[in-house]
Amino acid sequence: MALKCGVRVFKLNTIRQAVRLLSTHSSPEAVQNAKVGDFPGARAPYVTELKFLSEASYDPIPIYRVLDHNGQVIDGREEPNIDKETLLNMYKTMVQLSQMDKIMYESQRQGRISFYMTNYGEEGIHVGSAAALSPSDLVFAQYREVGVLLYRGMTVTEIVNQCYGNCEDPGRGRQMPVHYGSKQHNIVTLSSPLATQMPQAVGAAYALKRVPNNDRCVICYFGDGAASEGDAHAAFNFAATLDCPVIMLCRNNGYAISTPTREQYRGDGVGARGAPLGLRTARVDGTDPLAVYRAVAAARGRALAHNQPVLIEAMAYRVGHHSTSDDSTAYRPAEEIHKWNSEESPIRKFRQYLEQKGYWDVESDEALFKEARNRVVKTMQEAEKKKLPPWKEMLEDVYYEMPPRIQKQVKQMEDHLKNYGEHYPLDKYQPE
Ligand SMILES: Cc1ncc(C[n+]2csc(CCOP(=O)(O)OP(=O)(O)O)c2C)c(N)n1
Repeated sequence: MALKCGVRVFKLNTIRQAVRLLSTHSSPEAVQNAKVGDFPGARAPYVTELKFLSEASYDPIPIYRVLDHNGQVIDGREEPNIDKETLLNMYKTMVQLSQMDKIMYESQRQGRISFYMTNYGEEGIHVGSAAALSPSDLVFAQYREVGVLLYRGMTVTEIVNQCYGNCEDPGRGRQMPVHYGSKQHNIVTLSSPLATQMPQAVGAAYALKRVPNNDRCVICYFGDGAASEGDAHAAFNFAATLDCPVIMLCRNNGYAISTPTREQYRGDGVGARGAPLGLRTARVDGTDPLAVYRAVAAARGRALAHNQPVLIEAMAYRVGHHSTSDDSTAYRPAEEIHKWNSEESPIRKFRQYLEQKGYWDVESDEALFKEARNRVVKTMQEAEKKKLPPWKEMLEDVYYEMPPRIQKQVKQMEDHLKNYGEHYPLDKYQPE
């Protein structure tokens, strides 16, 4: 269907679109008779009726899903063609993640590590997206995406070593727990100032685009809270205007610590910012790993075939507290948490899906949970026994050559430890 408007013909796919265009902007007669304004900043029909658009001028972006609340495929044509091994790997990663979260969270409570963040309720976003990517695609994460790291092949041992900051932590204990990264697995080390990873990811995608025969895209994970930072807008805009092969994946879990989304933004969520800026945009049910998989696989195809940036808003719920520094019952009702943890549990839904396919059963499930738990406990005990990196390393690796003022600090610390070393647990550190 085409709508003639002055000299311009608007191509409209559906009657609904036509009706919306007319009702949003002006009466049909006004549009029919309008001439087109051709400004450098916009090309659009002139009208003689002033109308301010509001969030109600647009329909909400629909939430794409494949599975229903009971893990049943709703429309068989939408079920992705994923082999059994991959499906089981996705499920096992989700379970491993949930068990790691449980034990590491408790370990912080026992004073064994300083900080931790759980991923409960968002496991489906992690494995659904990770399974749809190539291992060579570059990952820029926020912090609540550990399932992506596990799926990529980072081991529980590597993750636990980072949280313990021991001598096997690649960051050598200089960062807080949960600041993971892996060159081997193409995961850029996380940094906690919110949204810093967003323009960086777009820049990396732009660099990849310039590589001849590029076959890698970038995926950038961020929360709804990070999307409230100015850097998010800069990232979206550069991604669109520079045609970058990047997937911007928003985990909209309803909260930025204690600030609920209703206080963070007006309008139709984070997804509503995509299309107007020039990003292909879709909204999916983030508690459904298959929906996330399909969206990311399609986005990857677009990114690589056409250097088309894509925004995916994955809707979920942050079931756990924001971090070990938070008590979420202070700002949200316990019933709300319970509802999302039971009715919309991604792990339960995905297990039911696998059971219906005949790929999984109760006995295997019990064994898997036990094995996943034991792996974390054993790894944690080993991590605790490992020495901490030599203390001097905390002052190294920032400058290629250590500047005199830092050399002075090293000397002061050496002298201090010579005199007062018995007051420090120096036996816990590796010798220099
Ligand atoms: C620039 C900046 N401002 C504030 C903070 C403190 N902070 C850490 S996490 C967080 C909430 C982020 O929420 P969201 O992006 O939705 O991710 P979620 O924790 O819900 O997964 C805030 C405000 C920060 N780290 N960086």
